[in-house]
Amino acid sequence: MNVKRLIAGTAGLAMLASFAAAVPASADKLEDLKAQGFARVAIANEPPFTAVAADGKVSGAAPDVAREVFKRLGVEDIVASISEYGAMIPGLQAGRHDVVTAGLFMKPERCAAVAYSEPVLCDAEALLVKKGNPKGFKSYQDIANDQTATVGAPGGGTEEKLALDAGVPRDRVIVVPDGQSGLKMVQDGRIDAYSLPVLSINALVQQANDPNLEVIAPVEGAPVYCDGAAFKKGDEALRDAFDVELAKLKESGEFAKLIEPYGFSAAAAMSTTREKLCAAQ
Ligand code: 6CS
Repeated sequence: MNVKRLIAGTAGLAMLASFAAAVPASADKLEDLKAQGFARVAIANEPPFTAVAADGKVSGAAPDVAREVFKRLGVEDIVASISEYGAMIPGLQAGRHDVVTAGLFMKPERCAAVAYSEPVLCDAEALLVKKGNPKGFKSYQDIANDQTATVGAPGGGTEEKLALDAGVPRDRVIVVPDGQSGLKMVQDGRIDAYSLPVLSINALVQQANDPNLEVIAPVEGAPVYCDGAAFKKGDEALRDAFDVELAKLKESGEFAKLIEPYGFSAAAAMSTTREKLCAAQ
């Protein structure tokens, strides 16, 4: 899918959206998507989970898996829109997206709000800090224990909640809109740490090529999370159809070929289940 159609075609998108809106919603969401010709996916543009290139092309492990699964279901393409993590589930519930394919990690409270597929992308958490880790952070607890320390994280994201749950006061957990902003805020000393999953932080550091940065990974005490494609409650039939094709991709080795070039482990996703990941910890 080329996001040029998405970016350049605001009008085009309105036309597509109106067409999508024109397609009568039926009990069979998959038939609706086939008629629509595409699935509207929410992404964050956080490589390697999701990425939008300068030319508008959407890639990243989550959209690549979703594109392949939907193609096998007879849905030709995906059309992506960028969303903050905290807005993805409300957007899905409001019908702005057909599915979230963004590395939205499975956690009990999210599992209660959406219909997740089986696991797709797993990762631990990381902290981006100045070289030498001057405040000696190893965990979110360490940040909480340092009365002056601040940590940046995506709004409504997992790292924000982990920091708050570890006792970092609200005014020391800074909502950061995207990876580049988080990187710059650490470089400029405006935050003491920026937290994202390990592969996302590594991608930022690799691109920045700044010797004055250091990655603390994994964050001690933080779980390894896995995402799934997140469907609206009520679209379980579509979710189940997605799972059938996802299982075939896993079985055939094609799943590994899709995600491992991005640094993800197919074995990690195949070693767990939605049931285990959604169970209250
Ligand atoms: O699921 C989440 O909330 C987290 N997932 C990713 C891929 N990045 C940050 C976000 O907080």
